[in-house]
Amino acid sequence: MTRYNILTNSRARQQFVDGCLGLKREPLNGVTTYDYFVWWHHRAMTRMTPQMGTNPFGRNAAHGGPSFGPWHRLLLLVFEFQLRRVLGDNNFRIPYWDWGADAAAPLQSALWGADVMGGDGNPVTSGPFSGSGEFRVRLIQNGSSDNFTFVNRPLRRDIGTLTSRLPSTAQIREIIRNFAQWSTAPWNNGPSTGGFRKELEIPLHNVIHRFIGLDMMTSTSPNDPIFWLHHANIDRIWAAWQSRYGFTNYVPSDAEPATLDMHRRGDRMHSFLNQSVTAEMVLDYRSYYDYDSIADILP
Ligand SMILES: [Cu+2]
Repeated sequence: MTRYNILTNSRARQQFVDGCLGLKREPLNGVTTYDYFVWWHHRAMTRMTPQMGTNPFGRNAAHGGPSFGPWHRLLLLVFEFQLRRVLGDNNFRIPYWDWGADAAAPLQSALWGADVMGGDGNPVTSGPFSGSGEFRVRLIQNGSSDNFTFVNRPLRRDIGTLTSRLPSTAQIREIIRNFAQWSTAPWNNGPSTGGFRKELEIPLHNVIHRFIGLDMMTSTSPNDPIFWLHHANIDRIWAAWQSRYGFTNYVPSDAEPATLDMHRRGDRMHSFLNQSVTAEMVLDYRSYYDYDSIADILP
């Protein structure tokens, strides 16, 4: 089953919108099914690995370390399963936003159309998730703590203000070409860590969060459905890298010290479900989904 480009597959686009709205319509313990994924991302991001003091670059259970790739892959797999359930379509897979293709004219992307994700605004006023519709933000981060503030408000974006640029397809190809290792010690976002993971996360992934701004700039960024399209594309770039360097290519191994808990190959990754999923278990994604194209981003 295939993850499609959202701008070239109108059926995937409509199903994605319907699925997100469907999960927002399901009450669950005072919020909705959709909001549980916001909850999970926030909790993973505020779980420091290890505790601050011995963690100078703020590595957490989902970012700033090797499990950035596999943890977000797991998050998307579980969200995708929920979308399939609410849509009643076992063949549905999350579409991706190929932002590299929009780098020449980011503000002109068809993604901002009222028939796709809607556009800019505080609040967002166009599209299926606009403030005049039924889509409401319910949980936002409370400072840097692992607590939430409960709200009931529209989505907020400030597109192109913090940065007006998107990374280009040429930049993606260059990074895939130049970084053959997944990561190197000391496995964080500091200057002495090398490898593809840090390049995937900082100059590629982080820029898109900044480009959209406001709700996308926080640990509760899955509040904006664009989060899923963005991360499907991050996963696609990792998939392209894997097709070149190997589908089981991942470090650190389980021989590394316990300070790397939640990032080693066989560690249980952070989850709000009663599940034990390791990085190793999600490395080869090909039995779950494929992408309609990875050749366009390969060097
Ligand atoms: Cu994240």
